[in-house]
Amino acid sequence: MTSFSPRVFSGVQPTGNLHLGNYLGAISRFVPLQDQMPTIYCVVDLHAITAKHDPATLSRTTREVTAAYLAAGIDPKKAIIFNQSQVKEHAELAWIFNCIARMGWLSRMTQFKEKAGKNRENASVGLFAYPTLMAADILVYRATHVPVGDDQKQHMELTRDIAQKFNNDFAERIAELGLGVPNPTPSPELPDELFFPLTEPMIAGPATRIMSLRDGTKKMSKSDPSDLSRINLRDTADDIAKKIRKAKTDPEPLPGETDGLEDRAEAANLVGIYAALSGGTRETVLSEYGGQPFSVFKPALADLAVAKLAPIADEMNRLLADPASIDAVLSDGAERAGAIAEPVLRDTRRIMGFLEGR
Ligand code: AQP
Repeated sequence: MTSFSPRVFSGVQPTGNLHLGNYLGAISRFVPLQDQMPTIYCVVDLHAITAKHDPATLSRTTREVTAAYLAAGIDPKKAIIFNQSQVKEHAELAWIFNCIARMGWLSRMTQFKEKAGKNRENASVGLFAYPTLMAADILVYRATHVPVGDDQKQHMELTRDIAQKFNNDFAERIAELGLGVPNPTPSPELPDELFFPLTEPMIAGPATRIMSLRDGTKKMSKSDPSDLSRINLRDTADDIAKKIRKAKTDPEPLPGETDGLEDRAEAANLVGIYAALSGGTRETVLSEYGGQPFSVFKPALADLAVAKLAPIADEMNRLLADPASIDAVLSDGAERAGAIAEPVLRDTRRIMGFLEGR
């Protein structure tokens, strides 16, 4: 190989209600990429068991995320769609990465701190090691690009740190076995040949961090106890309109310029949502609605959200009525994903020095 071939990998956890943040920050951005380079979209069920889970719910939510991918426009003939646990190489590489990553690196992860909360002693080891599994998800395909929301920035940096340490620790062995790829961006911190790429996060656009509708300082999240805080992908038109109507705002009209959104977290959030749903920017939204009160802007946003999301919800509901077809998409995808991951793991095992005889 003369250089790493461009490849996209990303995933969503089947941990409950998919919401507008997951859609705008991730899933909707997956769709156009399938026409630009090879893409792999995973339902990360191994990540979903890092917190307490119910097995029957996990099967249901795994199908729901798959249905969301398909309903949003991901074509299983172009992109590979599968659930993580069907490709055992993810877990195997994650173990190797657990032995590469340092305790200090993982201890700094803000997502672990937030999710473990005060009861850190009682958090699962899997929750602590969540980012090494994420690094394995990406690097088992030697993926070069990962579209994600802003909340995943730190995990993406860790993925690069793991790749960098692996490439350095085993540089001689990689060269000896002839398994290296010329480093596309030579630097003093890295050998000339790499086994794993330094993957680029793709965090861009007006919707990299959609905030709660009830509190503009908290990200919209599946685990927020208030359903009014988020728009779920399968909400009815009435629910969407009600949640936007009740969204927290301030008494001022919208500003004409984006500078005027500073210190107005809730207003900035709604403008960002409008921009992302309409395919515009905050500037274009404010050029249309600057000076208008929320009593005008909110109904326009609700109409737009319903127009964009209702067809997705309808299609998800249609797909979910036939679980066998969804399962068939996942097993076909797992077959294709496994065919890419298997040789990468075989080479990784050789680099590590594991004997093979079976
Ligand atoms: N609020 C958000 N704005 C923009 N992007 C977001 N993402 C999540 N929330 C937002 C992006 O969605 C993708 C899949 O996320 P995930 O389900 O794998 O992980 P998550 O961050 O745990 O999702 P939640 O909804 O926030 O769940 P909880 O409540 O469990 O914390 C990722 O690309 C993520 O960036």
